Amino acid sequence: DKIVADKRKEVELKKSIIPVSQYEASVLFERNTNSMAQALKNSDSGIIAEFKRRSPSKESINQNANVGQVAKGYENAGVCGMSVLTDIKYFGGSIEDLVLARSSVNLPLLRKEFIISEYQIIEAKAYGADVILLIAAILTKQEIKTYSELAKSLGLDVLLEVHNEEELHKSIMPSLDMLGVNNRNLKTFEVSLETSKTLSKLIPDDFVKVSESGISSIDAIKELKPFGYEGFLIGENFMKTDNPGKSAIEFIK
Ligand code: IGP
Repeated sequence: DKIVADKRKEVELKKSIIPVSQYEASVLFERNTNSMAQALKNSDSGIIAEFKRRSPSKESINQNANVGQVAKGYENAGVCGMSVLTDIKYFGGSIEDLVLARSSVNLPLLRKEFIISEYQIIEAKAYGADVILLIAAILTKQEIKTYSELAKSLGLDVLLEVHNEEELHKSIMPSLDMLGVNNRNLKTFEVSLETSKTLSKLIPDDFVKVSESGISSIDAIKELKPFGYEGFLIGENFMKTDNPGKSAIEFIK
């Protein structure tokens, strides 16, 4: 709740400084996007590797990591896509990290952000994202619909994140591409892969299923695949090392 309240203030301030028309006129805005959902369907590894400097549950993971280097490392490792945290206050990220990743790799890029406004979706496109994250816990059904339809109209994929059955029921709609189950409870920070297993049977087959958070071994992936998961979002496990790209290579081989 605190993150969302701060985010509303941040977006209001930004809106008063940079009008949407400026994003719409930017170089990256008119570009063909790269579908992460498709990349996951065509891949064996299914790994979406995240760039995360720190988080509310972990003070420092890799504060000064170089996003361009990490992006190239992930690409060399053969991941399917990359997630870039753009929240400053709680995750130490920035929208600049996203554009630097964009200039370094051709991988599908996810803007990992607490999206509470259409403004952030247009901004995501202008800064090089191919995918946006929508978090069911912080959005109404109507917002999920409006935001996902806007994203689709801009050629962006939509990853919708849920943590329980109620969030899932409210969210199922055709304008989503991927359904992510967060194994971490965003209120208590507790992590359990059981969340992915339990919710998997309630997700219709037309969505690419992604399991998010707390994945730290290839065994976890082997455990989740039989439940229909094709995507695996991994952050800390790679980022906590000096060379996240190298960690991803070792993980995948
Ligand atoms: C990555 P982990 O445990 O591998 O570092 O988790 C990712 O799933 C996590 O960062 C995340 C997240 C989010 C962060 C999932 N959903 C929503 C911020 C907001």
